[in-house]
Amino acid sequence: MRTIQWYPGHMAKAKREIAARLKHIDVVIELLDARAPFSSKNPDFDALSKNKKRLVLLVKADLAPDDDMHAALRHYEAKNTKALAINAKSRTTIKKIIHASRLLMEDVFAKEAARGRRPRAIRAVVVGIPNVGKSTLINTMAGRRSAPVGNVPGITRSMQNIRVRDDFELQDTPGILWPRFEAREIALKLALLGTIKDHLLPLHDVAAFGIRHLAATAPGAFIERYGVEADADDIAATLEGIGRRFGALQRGGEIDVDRVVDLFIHDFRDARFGKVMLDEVPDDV
Ligand SMILES: Nc1nc2c(ncn2[C@@H]2O[C@H](COP(=O)(O)OP(=O)(O)O)[C@@H](O)[C@H]2O)c(=O)[nH]1
Ligand SMILES: [Mg+2]
Repeated sequence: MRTIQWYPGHMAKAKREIAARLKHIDVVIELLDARAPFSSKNPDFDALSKNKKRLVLLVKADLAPDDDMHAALRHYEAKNTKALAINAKSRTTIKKIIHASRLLMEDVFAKEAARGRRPRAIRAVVVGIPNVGKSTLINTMAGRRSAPVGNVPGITRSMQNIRVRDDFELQDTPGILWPRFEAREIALKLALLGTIKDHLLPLHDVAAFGIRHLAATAPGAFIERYGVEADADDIAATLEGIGRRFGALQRGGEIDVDRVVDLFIHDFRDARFGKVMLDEVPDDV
C-alpha cells in the first residue's frame, strides 16, 4: 500500500518550527506512547535532533504491560538511547527526568567547566505526536496548570521557559510531530489510541482492528465488559452482539453500528480492557 501522507503542510511547518526551536536546547525529550512504543515514533525526528542529547519517554506507562514495556525500553537502550517509562501525571516523574538529563549532559558540562564557564541550567524541550501527553508532562513539571491539556489533538500557542528547578528549564510549548504512517497498520494503531483526528480513518476499521487485537490478547476482558465474545472472523456479529446487549438500536430494531463503534473506541482509550501493547516488541535484547 502507498504511504498515507496526511497533514503534509502541518508536517513541513512543524519540522521548521522544531528545528528553529532546538537551537538553544540541550536535551530533546521525545515522548512516545508506551502502548505503541515504535509506531508512535516519527522517523523524521532522529534527523532533526541529530546533534542534541535525547531522552525517550514511554508515556502512559500505567496503561501498558510491564514486561513488554521494559522490553521496549531495552530495545531503545540497546541503540544507545536513554529511555524511561513514565506516567506524565505523577510528580515522581520530575526527578527521573532531571536525573537522566544531568547524566546525558555530564560531558558537555565538563567541557564547559574546563573552558571556565559557570554552571548553568539544562534547557529541555518536549516533542511528540498529538495526544501523547506533552501538555500533561509540562504541567506536572511546572507544578501548576500552565499548558492546556485536552483529549483532542491540537496546537498550543505562546512560548516560554519554565524553571522547573534551579538546574533545569523546560520550554512550555511542546513541539508537535505529525505522525508518519508507513503502513496502514500504524495508522490504525494511532487512531485507536486517539492520536489521529477521528475522521481521517473509517472508525469502523479502527474498531475492527481493536476488536481483533483484543480477541487475540484479552478475550476475557472483552466478554466481561460486553457479555459477548470478540469474534475476529465476524466483526459485524460482534458489533451486533454489543449493540443488542447495550440497547444501541435504531428505529426498526436494527443496531446502531456507529454508536457501538464509538462506545468500543472510547472503552479502548479509557483502558476498559486492561493494559495494552499494540506493537510487536522483540524480546531478544
Ligand atoms: N493514563 C495516563 N494518561 C495520560 C498520561 N499522560 C497524559 N495522559 C492523558 O492523555 C490525554 C492527552 O494528553 P495531553 O497532555 O493533552 O497530550 P498532548 O496533545 O501531547 O499535549 C489526556 O487525556 C491526558 O490526561 C499518562 O501518563 N497516563
Ligand atoms: Mg498539548
